[in-house]
Amino acid sequence: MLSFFPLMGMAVFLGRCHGLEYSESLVIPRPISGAEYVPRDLQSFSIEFAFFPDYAGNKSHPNHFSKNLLENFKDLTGVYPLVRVGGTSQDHSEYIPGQEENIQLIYENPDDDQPIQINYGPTFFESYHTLGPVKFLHGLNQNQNHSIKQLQDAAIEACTAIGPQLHLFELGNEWNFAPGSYRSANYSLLDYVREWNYKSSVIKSAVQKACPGPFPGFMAPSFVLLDSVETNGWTVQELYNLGYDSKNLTKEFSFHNYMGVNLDPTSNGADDLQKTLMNHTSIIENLAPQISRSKDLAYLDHLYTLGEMNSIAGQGRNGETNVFGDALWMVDFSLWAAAHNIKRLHLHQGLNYRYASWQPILSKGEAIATRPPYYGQIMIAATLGRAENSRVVNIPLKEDTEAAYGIYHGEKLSKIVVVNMKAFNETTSSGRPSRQYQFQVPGRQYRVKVERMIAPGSDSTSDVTFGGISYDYDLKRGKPVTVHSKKEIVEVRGGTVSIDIPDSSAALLTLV
Ligand SMILES: *[C@@H]1O[C@H](CO)[C@@H](O)[C@H](O)[C@H]1NC(C)=O
Ligand SMILES: *[C@@H]1O[C@H](CO)[C@@H](O)[C@H](O)[C@H]1NC(C)=O
Ligand SMILES: *[C@@H]1O[C@H](CO)[C@@H](O)[C@H](O)[C@H]1NC(C)=O
Ligand SMILES: *[C@@H]1O[C@H](CO)[C@@H](O)[C@H](O)[C@H]1NC(C)=O
Ligand SMILES: *[C@@H]1O[C@H](CO)[C@@H](O)[C@H](O)[C@H]1NC(C)=O
Ligand SMILES: CC(=O)N[C@H]1CO[C@H](CO)[C@@H](O)[C@@H]1O
Repeated sequence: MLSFFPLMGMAVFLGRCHGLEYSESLVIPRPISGAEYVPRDLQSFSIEFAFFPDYAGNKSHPNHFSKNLLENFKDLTGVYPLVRVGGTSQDHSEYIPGQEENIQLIYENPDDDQPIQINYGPTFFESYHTLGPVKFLHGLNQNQNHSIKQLQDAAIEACTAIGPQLHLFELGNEWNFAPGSYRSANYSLLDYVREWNYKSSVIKSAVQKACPGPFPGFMAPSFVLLDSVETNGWTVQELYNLGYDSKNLTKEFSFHNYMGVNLDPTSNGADDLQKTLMNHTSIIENLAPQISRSKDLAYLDHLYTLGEMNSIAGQGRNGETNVFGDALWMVDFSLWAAAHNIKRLHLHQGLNYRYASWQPILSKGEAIATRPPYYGQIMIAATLGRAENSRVVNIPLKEDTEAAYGIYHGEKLSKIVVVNMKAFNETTSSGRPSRQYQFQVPGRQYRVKVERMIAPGSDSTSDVTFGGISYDYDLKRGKPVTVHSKKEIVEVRGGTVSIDIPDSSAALLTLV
């Protein structure tokens, strides 16, 4: 066996001393019937409306760093991620045709995560032309209720200014919170259905006049229906029973998803990291309602996406969502979603957000940087690669702290992903334990290429690599830079491949 670790010569040795092994080699299941191909843009983005200019820049000051980070996905998969521009701030934003500045942000308290009022003018839309040929889902404000003309103007400006890069519209964000916030406490689901149906048809007529060609349609309903949040008893079954979207303007379902809610942004999330994020069981439990909803709604024949999602709601929590453990969560979460026909994951981003994949500009003392979650997304992009016939199957393991998946191209097993989510702190002075896995590999397969996602620990906020590559801002403004150049290849022996995975790391095995 020709196996070596580019970072940790020790790990092989320690793996044999203290590491755990499965006594039998694991059989990789075949794709289940009904498993659909995984789109290559599974890893997509959602950018908070208020902070889109910070991420994208504008005509005179394009943000090259963000552009590079998005291009890395194109280089791995052959397609760009889709970018939704929206979020809570979308329902607090007013389009002002005469405004010269691209955007004005009005804060209640300067330390707040989000402004309470956003005014944007025509030059806001320059930001849609700085990132390359990316397609956008553009958020319109449903809350604004004093002038239907303002909604029409905003939609017309969006379709003319974004042009062919406009994938879909979205009208309103998380309106299951509307009773008692955007509307009076007695605002009912039926009121919502009537308002959305009316406003969406107004948008459609305005856009069809101004922008000839087929109407792009909507992503909807953008509800966040989680056990952990108050949903006012609104259910999606009732929504459609009441005649929601009677004109069938929706093209893609969007439901929002978070693993939990951060009620105290100043608390340190280290203790919750293992319990909530680096936990395969918690991921399965979290996604179960989305998966069953996607089956219940299949009759409507729209793509099922998580149109806004990330690890912990409330912009994340330091020590939990800004560390490498979040990247390990990302890999397990994404592959479990992909294995269950969820078509896109729009990872939500905002300036200074504690779960952001990158910080696009210097702000509040936080330097421009690629953050650990980005590496989890990149590992998924590398796992899917350029194949258009990928299917993902879960390989059942015993512990909460581990996960493995097989990736098929058509009927052929082509890759294996293993995630060891046992916490290992970067300051731990004793050796890093590892766990050995053996997988049965069908056919006449001889060699397996290994690309590891690793960092000094699950609590690390920097020094992450995937396949020996860093995407740090400081190296080449987010372009890939090889920092560990040793290639790792393992040989298949007797139809079995054997691999050591250090705690708090993941590996992509490609059958070559
Ligand atoms: C473009 O961005 C720069 C830098 O953020 C800013 O100074 C300028 O005002 C922006 N241009 C417009 C038209 O808003
Ligand atoms: C809902 O509440 C508003 C005031 O908050 C009131 O004006 C309205 O009449 C109420 N509507 C119903 C149907 O009770
Ligand atoms: C609604 O539109 C979708 C395409 O977005 C289509 O597949 C579906 O058949 C339509 N449903 C009805 C009832 O027309
Ligand atoms: C993982 O999550 C499950 C389900 O929430 C929980 O029962 C279990 O205790 C968690 N495991 C760890 C190690 O915290
Ligand atoms: C890592 O450090 C955190 C506190 O920073 C602690 O709660 C946790 O138990 C440590 N984990 C390990 C595996 O040492
Ligand atoms: C001008 C405007 O958009 N008015 C709408 C405000 O909201 C109600 C529903 O609560 C609609 O019926 C109005 O058309």
